[in-house]
Amino acid sequence: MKLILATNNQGKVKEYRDILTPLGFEVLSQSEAGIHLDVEETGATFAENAYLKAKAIYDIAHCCVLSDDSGLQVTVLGNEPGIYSARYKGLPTEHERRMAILDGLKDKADRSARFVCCVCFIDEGGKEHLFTGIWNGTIAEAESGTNGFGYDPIFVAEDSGGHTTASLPISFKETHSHRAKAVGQLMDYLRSR
Ligand code: ITT
Repeated sequence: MKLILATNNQGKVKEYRDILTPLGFEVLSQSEAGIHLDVEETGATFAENAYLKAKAIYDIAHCCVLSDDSGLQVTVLGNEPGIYSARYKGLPTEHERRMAILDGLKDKADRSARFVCCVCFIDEGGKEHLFTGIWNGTIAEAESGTNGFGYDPIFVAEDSGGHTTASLPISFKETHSHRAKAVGQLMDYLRSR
């Protein structure tokens, strides 16, 4: 089945390709599909933004589309950065955004956090299906590791043995992450239809 990934984030493109290609999908990135669009994320929730991104691409391509709105929620920061994870505090680089989280947690005892991933799949007929995956963990004291993207160098998943996600093999994230969990639900749905 041909599937367009409605994202401009190359980290997501790589992860979805690795997860979905072995399952038999012909995965095209937005640019491979010849679509150059940066959809404004005006929704108030991950689900709303995921739908906005998928619908915009479906309206152009009229084939199966998958989008992902995701982010990091840090408990003592009032669950920020949340839906603003890609542009937290208006900081331009991933490193600066990670440092802002570490600064915000100085002297805080509670370092609990979670990654949330909301996947929106629009099928051949234009109907949307939403799936949410959550990955609980804590925020490390400092950055470590180079795998993955975004907040991976500071996120220590509860099932990671104390390592940041960026320090572990990519295969670990592919099977355990918020994204893997949301895609697992999508697969269950696709098998059942
Ligand atoms: P698209 O909207 O084009 O998909 P984006 O990067 O703007 O790309 P989001 O609005 O969903 O995507 O923001 C997601 C941000 O959350 C992402 O840029 C990272 O900073 C963070 N994030 C999400 N999933 C992550 C993961 O698996 N590992 C590390 N950081 C992640």
